[in-house]
Amino acid sequence: MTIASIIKRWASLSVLLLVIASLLSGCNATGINNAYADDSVVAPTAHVVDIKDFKFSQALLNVKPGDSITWTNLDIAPHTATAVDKSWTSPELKTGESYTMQVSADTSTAYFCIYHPSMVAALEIVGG
Ligand SMILES: [Cu+2]
Repeated sequence: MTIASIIKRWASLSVLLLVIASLLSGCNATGINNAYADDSVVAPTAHVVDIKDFKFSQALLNVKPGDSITWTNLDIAPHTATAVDKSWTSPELKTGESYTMQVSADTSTAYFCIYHPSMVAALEIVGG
């Protein structure tokens, strides 16, 4: 094998690598985000919980770190969504008012309404 033929082989290999690289970057140009194309990474979810008839619409809500939860009070009476251990709380929500919270891995999961302690619900944090 001569030096010239080795250089030729390298040259054609380089062209092949360039073609592969441009094909891969072409995928990104179509807007496919590699992080979300990976099945192990799931996009955040925006959860909605209505407060109606003195109940949270989802007694148990499955969430994952990074998700958001929005509570909206549809009752005449004011309510809150407040962690049982008081580590987080919405403000007092009057009729039609909403509060949004981001979920993290260590978010406390059991919550209730400070005005109506029989109104209880919970989050279940999965993944993350
Ligand atoms: Cu309440």
